[in-house]
Amino acid sequence: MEQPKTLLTSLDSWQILQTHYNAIKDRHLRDLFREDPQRGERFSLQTLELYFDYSKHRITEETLRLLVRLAEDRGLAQCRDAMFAGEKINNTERRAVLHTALRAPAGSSILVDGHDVVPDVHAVLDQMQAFAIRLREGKWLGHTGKRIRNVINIGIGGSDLGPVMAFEALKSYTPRDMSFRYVSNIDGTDIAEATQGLDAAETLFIVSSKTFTTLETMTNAHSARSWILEQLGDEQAVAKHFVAVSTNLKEVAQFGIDTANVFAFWDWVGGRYSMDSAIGLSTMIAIGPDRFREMLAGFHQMDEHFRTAPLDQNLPVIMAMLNVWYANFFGANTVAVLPYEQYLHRFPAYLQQLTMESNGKRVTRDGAVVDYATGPIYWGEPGTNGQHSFYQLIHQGTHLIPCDFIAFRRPLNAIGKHHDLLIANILAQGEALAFGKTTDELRQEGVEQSLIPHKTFEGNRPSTTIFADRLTPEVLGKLIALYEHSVFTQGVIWDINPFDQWGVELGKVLANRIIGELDGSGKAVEHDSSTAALIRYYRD
Ligand code: G6Q
Repeated sequence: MEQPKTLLTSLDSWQILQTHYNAIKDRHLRDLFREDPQRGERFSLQTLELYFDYSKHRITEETLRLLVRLAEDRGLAQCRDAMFAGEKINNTERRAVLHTALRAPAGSSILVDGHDVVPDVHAVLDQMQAFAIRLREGKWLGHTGKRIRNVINIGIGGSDLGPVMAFEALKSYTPRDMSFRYVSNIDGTDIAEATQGLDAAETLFIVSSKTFTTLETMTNAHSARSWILEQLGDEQAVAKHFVAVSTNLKEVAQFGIDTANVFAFWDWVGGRYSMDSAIGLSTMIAIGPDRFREMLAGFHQMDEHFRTAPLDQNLPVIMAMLNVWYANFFGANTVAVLPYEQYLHRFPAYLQQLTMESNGKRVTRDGAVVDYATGPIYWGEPGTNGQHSFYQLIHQGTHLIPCDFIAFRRPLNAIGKHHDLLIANILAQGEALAFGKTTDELRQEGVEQSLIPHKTFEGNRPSTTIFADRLTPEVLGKLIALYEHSVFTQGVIWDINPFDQWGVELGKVLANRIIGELDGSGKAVEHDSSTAALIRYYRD
């Protein structure tokens, strides 16, 4: 039985951090850099072929030391080891949390209730590989004997966002004579547009659902089934045009999918931590099994780094503790993720689920209401697009918004001067946010007095820059695992369970109360006057 933790805010290490915050909160990055010419190197790490620069944060060596001490006091190392060992750390669902097993090398061993799960993981990977190869080589034929050219993943939330993000991120590694589409929304427009212009005889649906009961996914899957039957006119076609990724074999069989074509995963994989499980089947088809395994190797390298690197040189730990520093001491409510890589355009959306569904909690693991801020809001868009819209607020607004800049030395599409210009922009933004532009500088430039307040940039706005050589499947795996473990670390500090999602579960049942009233099939339920009037308006 777990012991309740000491309340975070009454820990010595927390209170010392509070005192330290009061002492350094007004220090400007301009001064911190001026005082230490080596600061850029001192506060950066080069490991796992990533360059992680956190020097433009409002910290000193003392801050880092105190943040690490807080992590130690919260038992981070023990909690981390418990996760890797397969202990049931998801206490509200009484489950192990083992996304790290999804990328454990063959031959290693991780026990859940005495059962080694690593061989199971590799058996499914091999099954996925055999299927992906047949499909990519045109050996899996549709009902009429045509080669499959279109793959449509139907899923939502954790069964959609990872696959979409990974497909977009790794598009340059995909065969361009195949199309990959993703349907998630219950809005009929999503499936209507996804099937638009496609030949059903060349289309395969992957129904991705851990439970195989999710309203959106099952509604879309049934509409897809009708579309196939309308075009191909034969129930037998379902077996050739549908496969499933699920933990629920019974429901899959009832749908008419051949259970030989079900790719399994397990209850110890949370939805938002599942893009490297069989939920990534569309990713494997798109990039090929070898590259998929390279991606897993990238994840695993970051897992090992998180598991073994000292806390003060541990990328996910540093990233997490900086978030704690800003969320809990500076009162920052959000983090912006700004990839300067067009292929990562869905990465912020993916991270929104990973971070906010995980750490958007207001009670501790024991159910006590917290008296401190927990998970910040994540948001972002690729640069340079964001520069022409919301960066204004990051530079000159009243909110403090720590930014994660992500960039690559080499582009995947080298065209003219584009890449140098892109990188010049990311570097200039980090610099401008940190150092700003002072009144004196503006005066020296001869700026008219009345405009000086408007053109002043106070600076001191923090950012991390993560640089890698090139966006590859392996680097993508490292980046995702970096954020996964950062989320975990924050959960440990805040003593919350990042692995349940009762708010999302609520959403799954709420609509069912109203659906019968809209189509007239159910009896009226009592509603507040606002909802009742809206229902009347819709029905009329
Ligand atoms: C993820 C969440 C949620 C879930 C979807 C889809 O962590 O639990 O986003 O992934 O609701 O659930 P199914 O895979 O069961 O359809």
